[in-house]
Amino acid sequence: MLFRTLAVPAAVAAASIIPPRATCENPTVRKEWRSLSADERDSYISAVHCLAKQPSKLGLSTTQYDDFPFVHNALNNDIHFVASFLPWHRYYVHIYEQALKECGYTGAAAYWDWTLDSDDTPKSSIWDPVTGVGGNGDPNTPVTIDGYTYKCVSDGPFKDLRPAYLTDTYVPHCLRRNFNNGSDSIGDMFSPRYTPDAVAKIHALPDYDSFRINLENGPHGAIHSAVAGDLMPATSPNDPLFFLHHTQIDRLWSLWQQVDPETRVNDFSGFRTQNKTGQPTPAQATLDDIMPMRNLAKDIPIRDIMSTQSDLLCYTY
Ligand SMILES: [Cu+2]
Repeated sequence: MLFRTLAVPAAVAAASIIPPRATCENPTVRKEWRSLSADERDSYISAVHCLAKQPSKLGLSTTQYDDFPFVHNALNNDIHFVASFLPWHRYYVHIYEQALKECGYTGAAAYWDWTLDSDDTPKSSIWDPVTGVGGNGDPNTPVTIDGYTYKCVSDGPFKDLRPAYLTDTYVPHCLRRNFNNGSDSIGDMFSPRYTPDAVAKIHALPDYDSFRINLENGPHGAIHSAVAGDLMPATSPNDPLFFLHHTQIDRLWSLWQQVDPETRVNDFSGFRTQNKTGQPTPAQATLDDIMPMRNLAKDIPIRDIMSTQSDLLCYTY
């Protein structure tokens, strides 16, 4: 009987075996942190704490949470101030999003749109202890590491995290933030570099290389420097805010690609390696360059990450 049921005409059988065209039909929508529901936020936060309890997937003695800053630190000079800055971090955020999902998170990666806060960043609701990510480091709970004094985050959902690494050295410590404007004062937290106008100017740039350089050196760097503490060094993924920040960077790249998707989904150029003084002209990056992931995930070519609406990624903003 079973054979009879399956005895369909050859043409029909063939059609049912061929999978539908490889496309992303229902992309997930990544949202701004403050437009997540309370349940979505709780789910995200629980998953972050879950990662901090899972064993390392890299064979380290630390947790899966620490795998991310560990790898980012190890690759620091290969993935910043080079063409692959945007694709590498797009893949990295995706890997983190997958890890959160394995830890029970039911939503998509979320972003912090700092342009919304640039009129008064230090007072932004993103720092709210309940609806945000907690605030600045607390001057009343200083901690000394290697002779330097740091301020620990003492409120919000991430205050009890104990990131394990500074560079590749095991130094468990509190989550640190040290808001500033490039001096000892908090000031405007470099907000002129990420106002809606400043970002619109970058969005208007016509080619990938200028877009990447201005986005990386402008708003991207400004936020890392302004929040400081753990968000500043090569282990900056120690602060969960890193991923909200880099999802926003990815969003801006995606919005830029959407202006002319057919061209810009293949627009990729610039130096492959950092342009150190005295070197001959460094090699130009190509779409076939492989992104190193140090076993955090499979190494794949840049070409595979250029579109957010592929089978691999399948998301939109
Ligand atoms: Cu980075």
